[in-house]
Amino acid sequence: MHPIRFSKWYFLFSFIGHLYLKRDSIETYNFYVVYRKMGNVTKSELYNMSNHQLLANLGWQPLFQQQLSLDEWEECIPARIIEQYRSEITVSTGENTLNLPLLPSMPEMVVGDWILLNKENRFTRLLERKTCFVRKASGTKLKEQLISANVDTAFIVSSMNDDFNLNRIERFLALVNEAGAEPVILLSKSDLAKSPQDFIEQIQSLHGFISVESVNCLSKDSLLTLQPWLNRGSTIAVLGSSGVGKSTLVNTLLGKEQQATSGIREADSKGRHTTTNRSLITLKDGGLILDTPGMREIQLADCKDGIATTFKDIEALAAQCQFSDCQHQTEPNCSVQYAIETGELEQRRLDNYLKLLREESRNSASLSERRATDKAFGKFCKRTLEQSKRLKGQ
Ligand SMILES: Nc1nc2c(ncn2[C@@H]2O[C@H](COP(=O)(O)OP(=O)(O)OP(=O)(O)O)[C@@H](O)[C@H]2O)c(=O)[nH]1
Ligand SMILES: [Mg+2]
Ligand SMILES: [Zn+2]
Repeated sequence: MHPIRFSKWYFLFSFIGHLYLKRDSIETYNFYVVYRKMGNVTKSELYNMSNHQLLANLGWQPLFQQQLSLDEWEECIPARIIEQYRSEITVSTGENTLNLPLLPSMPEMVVGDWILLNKENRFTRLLERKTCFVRKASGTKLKEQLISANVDTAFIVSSMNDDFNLNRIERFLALVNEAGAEPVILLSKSDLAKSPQDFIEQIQSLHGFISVESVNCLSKDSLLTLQPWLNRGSTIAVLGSSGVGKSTLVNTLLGKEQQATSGIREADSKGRHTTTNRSLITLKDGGLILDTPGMREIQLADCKDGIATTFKDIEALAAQCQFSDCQHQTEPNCSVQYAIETGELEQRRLDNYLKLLREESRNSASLSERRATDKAFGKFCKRTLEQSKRLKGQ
């Protein structure tokens, strides 16, 4: 086609397309231009194409799409939970953002979850998750607490100061590995650390290949190393104790002070629990980042695989112990103890591994006991209700 004629048609169809659809989304408009050039796509297909692009930017993946029936694909609107409060959630459809009240009839949901809305924007159902971070609720509560859902990568942030703690990092690694997300250790406050390399080496001394980056959360240039994880549509959760710089990192990536931050306590380098709710924020250059409140306590439950992945080295050694139920303490021919003696394995790492295993099995046992009690109580209520209905009917 002649270049001048092409641009005339292009302009004309683009203009008609804009009037015809009367949609303000630029993506829809652009798709319409493509559509006119392709010539045989229907308006509804066209809308789906554009909407699909917006959803993809919001983290929509084939795994979620596959869960929709044809009817649901026609009738329902997928939406992602981007913020969560005590009695309501904020969801985004890619085009719109809306608040929904949390009702007792709804399943337990968390930021990052995908849900379906009907045409009246009412909750229809929760889609199955790709990944989910869970911990036992803090304190004495016998309950699992969801931290976030459908996360691809977790930035485990730890500052290079007195608050740095390998045991805590291993705890986070177990949680992230259990969920099947990719962990990346971010060592923050590189501008204040005397010797960042020492901290990096401590992480590298943990088993296997672990991605580790030393960053200054206040500097955009320093965060350029994170680009490989910030792809369009990928979801990154920022986890770590209070005061390590999670919200500062989010603000620097965003290029504005959206999340509140505050200084740490001088005496012990601990934070002030500034962030109190979780929010999933779309970055301009791609990726969605989830700021989370600093976690005081990450009690592991239902996390056996996550611990096994995090401590693969110890599990491999344990497989060579003489006794299959070896506790790696004083048993003869214990490969784990042998590795400690030769310096191949650090005593701290073994102690943490055993501690996490004990904690995990204690928490998982009490949670499953609680589930069984709840189930029995549920059955009892159902039976009583049925009996009283029967009596009334007589
Ligand atoms: N110098 C320096 N200061 C930092 C860095 N990262 C964070 N800070 C400072 O550390 C303090 C705590 O940062 P926040 O971003 O509020 O920490 P947070 O992890 O979000 O804390 P919570 O919301 O309480 O969980 C703030 O004063 C930040 O300015 C860094 O890399 N370098
Ligand atoms: Mg914060
Ligand atoms: Zn052993």
